[in-house]
Amino acid sequence: MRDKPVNGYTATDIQVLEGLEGVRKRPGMYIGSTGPRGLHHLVFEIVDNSIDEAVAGYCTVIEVIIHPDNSVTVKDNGRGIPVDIHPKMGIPALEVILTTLHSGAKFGGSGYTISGGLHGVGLSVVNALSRSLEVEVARDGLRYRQRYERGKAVSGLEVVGTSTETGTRTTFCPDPEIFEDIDFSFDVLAQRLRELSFLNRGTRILLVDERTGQRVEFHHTGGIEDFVRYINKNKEVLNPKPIVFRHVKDGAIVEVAIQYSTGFSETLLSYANNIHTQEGGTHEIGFKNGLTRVVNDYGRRHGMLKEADGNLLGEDIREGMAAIISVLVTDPQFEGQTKTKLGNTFVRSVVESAVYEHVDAFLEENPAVARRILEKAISARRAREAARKARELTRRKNALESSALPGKLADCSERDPAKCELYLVEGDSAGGSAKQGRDRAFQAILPLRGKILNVEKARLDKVLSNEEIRTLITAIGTGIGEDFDLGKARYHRLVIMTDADVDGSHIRVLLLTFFYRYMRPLIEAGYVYIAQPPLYALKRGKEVHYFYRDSELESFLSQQGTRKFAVQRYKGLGEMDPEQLWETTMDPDRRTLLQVTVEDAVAADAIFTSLMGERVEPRREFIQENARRVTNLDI
Ligand code: 0RA
Repeated sequence: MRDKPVNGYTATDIQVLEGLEGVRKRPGMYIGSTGPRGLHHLVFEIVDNSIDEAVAGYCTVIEVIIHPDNSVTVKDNGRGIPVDIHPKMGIPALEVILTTLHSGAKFGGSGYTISGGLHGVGLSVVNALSRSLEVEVARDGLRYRQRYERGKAVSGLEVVGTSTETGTRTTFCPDPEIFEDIDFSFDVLAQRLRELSFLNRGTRILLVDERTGQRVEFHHTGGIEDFVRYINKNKEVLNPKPIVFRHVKDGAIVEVAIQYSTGFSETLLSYANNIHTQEGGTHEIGFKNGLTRVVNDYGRRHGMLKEADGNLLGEDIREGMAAIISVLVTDPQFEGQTKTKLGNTFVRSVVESAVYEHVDAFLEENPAVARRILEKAISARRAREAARKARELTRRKNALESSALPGKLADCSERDPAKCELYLVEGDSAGGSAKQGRDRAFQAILPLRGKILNVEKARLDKVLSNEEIRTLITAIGTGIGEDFDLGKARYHRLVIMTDADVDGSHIRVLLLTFFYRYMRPLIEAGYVYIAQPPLYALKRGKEVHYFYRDSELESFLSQQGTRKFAVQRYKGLGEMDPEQLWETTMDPDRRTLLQVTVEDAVAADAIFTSLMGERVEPRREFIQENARRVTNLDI
């Protein structure tokens, strides 16, 4: 459209409005959804423009303010959106940018524009989806302002004062006709802004929530080096100084930071033009190839891998590794289901050879760290092979003893798995109450002893040799890991029922981590639940009230005045008799179950990892935070 000669303002205006009407008719096409994701995307869209200014070297501070009415201001000290008359459109450039689809990219192509895929759809999309939007620009000594409603200008571009600075301030209110809910989440905004501050070293990003008075500032002069340190902050690290490099080749800029911890999980975060490439892509593949090759070559050259040994696998080498890969390319190709997979093929070899070269130099210069990394990878390989042998052993054993169910399991009589529930109950005494209180037609009970958590300092694969866990695997029936088969699940509901104390949450975290690592499809299928036993009972004569949260008890008591109730605080499931357990926690008509999502399991996995570390501090923090996490699962 911009390339065609346009006769005057009116013709342009009509085309423009048709374009933005399209955005309002099909918002999903432009911002993915009209739910919370799409809503927050509006803010990120504007922030991306400010980040472009930072990348180009003109902007140092970005401020995001959530106002009490859920309008949002994004302010930066960049060059300011140009206000001169656009030669082809005959209207101010600012108005073109705010009312023309796909005009988000900067004119003249100032190098790396950050956006691609669903991202970078431009300020005009935000404008179209806002009930009101006001832009203020400081440029060339003047301050300019223009207002819009639902994408249409309701004022001209006015000069409203003078200014010695430059920058852009945009305030918009999402249109309630478009969005299901216009409530912004501080945490969602904070998470992405923190990430952007790591990826764009030195940029100061402030987030202010006027609804609550909360405010944070993100400012990381160390860039992605600070990012890996942040990821490992609760862990004991193998290389206190991360391996960091920046490499420019064939028009691509590659930045990498790597830091190893004594933990066992792998955290690999990759970005292309500041977009989190959740589905990976060529930069991730290049990184993995380069790292696997260089560590194996180093190990051979220094005699740590013997000639008879096979090569270490990538997964062995990445155990306990946190790494950030950030690439900037001029023409990013985003592929995949969610357009978060980088497709540019040349990036693979650029990253692979850069990783090889820089990590090689690091290992040669730091032989002590190199030795620790190699030893860790070698022991990861040993563990992997041991786990495989253990799996094969159980597979053979299962074939022999076929379908012998564990003695501790009190099974139900129903045979249709879709109707069956398995309660995983902490402790033999609560297990006993549950057995008596249950509906044996469809509810099975498996008591678990608390001791299963005494593996904190071991790898999760040690958990597999634990008898309680093996019993659990047999009871569920699906097998684990590569042998997992959802179709063999003997129950479509697995309900974790533990005490509301620290031991209870330990067991819950362990079970969720175990399901997440070895039986993930079970979580994805929505089969895993957490029971909600009451925290208090209030009794007076025959009258009993149960309370599941402190706040419920408080509000009940405040309404009851001085009438006397006996308060019982349940410290454990064992304090309830079978009848009570049924009424409050197991009866499908009266209980509440929390369904576990993959996100919950990821959180549990992260907690488990920090629990296993050698350092005491994070464990203490974990235990203190734990009460809160339990309620956080309730989303
Ligand atoms: C187009 C061209 C230039 C800057 C911008 C847009 C710009 C947009 C936004 C949105 C929020 N903050 C922004 N800051 C800048 C280049 C301006 C020039 O060449 O002077």
